[in-house]
Order: sequence, then structure tokens, then C-alpha cells
Amino acid sequence: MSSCETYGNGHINDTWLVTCNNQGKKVHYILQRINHTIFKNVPALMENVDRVCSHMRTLRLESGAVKGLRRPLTLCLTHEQKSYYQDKEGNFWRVYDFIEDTVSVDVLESDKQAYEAAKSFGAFQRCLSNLPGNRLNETIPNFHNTVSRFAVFKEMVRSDPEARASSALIEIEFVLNRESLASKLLVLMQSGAISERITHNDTKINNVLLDPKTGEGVCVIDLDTVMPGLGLYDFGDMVRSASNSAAEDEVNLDLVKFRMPIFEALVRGYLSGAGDMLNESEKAHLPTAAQVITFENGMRFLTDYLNGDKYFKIKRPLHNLERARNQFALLRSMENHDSSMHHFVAQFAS
Ligand code: ADP
Ligand code: GN1
Ligand code: MG
Repeated sequence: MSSCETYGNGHINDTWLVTCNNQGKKVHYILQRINHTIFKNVPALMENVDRVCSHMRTLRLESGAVKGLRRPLTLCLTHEQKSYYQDKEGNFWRVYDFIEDTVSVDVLESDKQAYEAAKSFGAFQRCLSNLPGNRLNETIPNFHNTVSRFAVFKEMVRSDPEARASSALIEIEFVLNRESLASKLLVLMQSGAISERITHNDTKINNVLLDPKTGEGVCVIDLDTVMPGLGLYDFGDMVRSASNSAAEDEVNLDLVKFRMPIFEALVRGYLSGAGDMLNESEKAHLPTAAQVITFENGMRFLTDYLNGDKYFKIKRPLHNLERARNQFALLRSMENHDSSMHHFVAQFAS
């Protein structure tokens, strides 16, 4: 190995870029220490990741068979042919081939990027619709169950373990006033209007690698939460992370605006990638999903702030509160665009 440096902007795992010298040629790898406080059953998680990577390999992505997915994510095996290594301290490690000549973007710069990123996530979902074998393991139970997230939030406010609630009264009220949002996707599933799929569940826009020259999607990464879910979760999280005109932790809330042209490009890209897999109810609820997942994410940041910052990595003391404020500003901006979002989807999806 010739070098090893911390890499990327993920909030969960520890990631390094490793450079090795192979007969005079530099070869790169991504080394990760998996966060086993958050992912309680890493072997089950790695079984999912391994199955998904293997399935993607059978689709011969390099031949251009799937538009928007040109490279499969590839795990490097240990000497014992395992997909991860557990050290004596109990930490879990894995290595992926580094996907060269791509970028991972935190704040999207163009409608074209939005279209291509959403096409890749849509294609990823479609590719997984015929994953062979048993139901995937749930790596974090109730991950996008917004109703249970709301219950956890309310309990956190009540118990206030770090005595921080008094510093976030406006934000707490913002969440409590929107309780009805929490059940909007779950009732659709309970009524049978939409059904479970295999979904990514963390379609934050920096979890798709893009070709910097053409803007096209190359590879969907961060597969730790690939498990049963709703297609709408994935679309909602794309909108949450890509439509924001500012970074997720921008503190000047005047800069945080919902970008309608990006939303339109995401709808077009997602529908083109997922193909005719989606039913009418899924399509009709794309705007709702964007608002529910933005609400959920803001609530998660706020819950973590109240709980003493135990989940998301932070770089400053109020980081999670700032992120929550940012998500709520974005949600307000989306609410102001509610009718144009629905109007666009109704016109486009028909
Ligand atoms: P986290 O769960 O912490 O978000 P990720 O798996 O998303 O971790 O990795 C963090 C970052 O590392 C990504 O946003 C991306 O920039 C980079 N990355 C991860 N895997 C690869 C890969 N195989 N090739 C190139 N870059 C990668
Ligand atoms: C985390 O791992 P990363 O940084 O791609 C989180 C997502 C949140 C996101 C908010 C496993 O995503 O659910 O939406 O932060 N991942 C997990 O930025 O909780
Ligand atoms: Mg990530």
C-alpha cells in the first residue's frame, strides 16, 4: 500500500481511499469501517450487499445493457473468500474497487445531472425487481417508517435526555404541527395501492457516481440500506437531497430553496430509469414522497440533536440542529410549490 486517506462526505461509515502500487501502476480501493453501532447485524448487511453486487454483475452493465449504470460495485474478498473482515476489537471492514473517473456531488449543479442521477436510481430499482432468492435482510428495521420515527421523536422531546429541547422549541413545534405527514406513504401501502419493492433507501444524491464529462450516472453506491421498502422512499430522498439549492447543512436559510426545475428533471429521470414498473398510485404520489422524506429527515436530525448527537457524524456542536432547520426550510419551500409539483406530475405522468 502506498497511501491511505480519509475520503468522501458520508455521515455513517468511516471511508478511506487506499492507493496501492501494482507493478508500477497505481490501483485505488475504497476501504470502509462499517458503523456497527447503527448496523447491528453486519454479517446480514454484507449478505445483502454481496447478493446485490453479484446480481448487478450478472446484468453485464459494462456492455451498456442498463442505461445509467455502467459499472457494477465490486467487493474485494479476504483471503478466506469473505466479503468483510472483523478485527479483534470487533470492528467490521470491507473493501470495494474504486470506481475511477467519476464524481459524487453534494449540491447538484444542473437539471441534466438531476435527470441522470434519478435515471440511475430508477434503473437500480428496476434491476433489483428480479433479484433471485429470499427477501433481503432488514438492516435497520423501520428505517423509513415515518410514523414510528414520529413516535420516537415525541418520546425524545418528552424525556429530553440532554436538556436541549428548550433550545429547539420552534423546530419541535414545526414537527408536531405536521404529524399528519408521517402516515401519508404508509396508508397507501396498507390500503394496497402501492406495494413493497427492493429499494435503496438512501438515495442521497452523493450516493450515485456520475461521469464528470457527460453527466451520466455510472454506479449506485452505499448499499447498506438496500432492503424491502417503497419506491416512493427512494424518489422522495432524491428530491430531498437534490432539489435543495444549498448544502444540507447551510445555515443561511435564505439560500435554502426548493428548485422546481430540478424536481421536474428528477421526475423525468426516475420514470425513464424505472420504466413501466411503477403503478399509477406511485406516480401520483411522487410530490407527497418528496415532502414526507424531507420531513422525516429533518425530524431525524432534530431527534439526534436532542439525543446528544449519537447517530449522524457532526463537525460542530449545533450541526444536527442546523441540518434540521435546513430541512424544515426546504420543506416549507416545497409546501409553497405543492400545486405546481402535483400539476407537473399529473401532466407528465399521464
Ligand atoms: P456512507 O454510508 O458513510 O455515506 P458511502 O458508502 O456513501 O458511505 O461512501 C462515502 C463516499 O465515498 C461516497 O459518497 C463516495 O464519494 C465515495 N465512494 C464510496 N464507494 C466508492 C467507490 N466504490 N468508488 C468511488 N467512490 C466511492
Ligand atoms: C445518511 O450514509 P449517508 O451519508 O449516505 C443516512 C441517510 C440520511 C442522510 C442524510 C444509514 O446517509 O438515511 O438521509 O445521512 N444513512 C443512514 O444526509 O442512516
Ligand atoms: Mg453515502
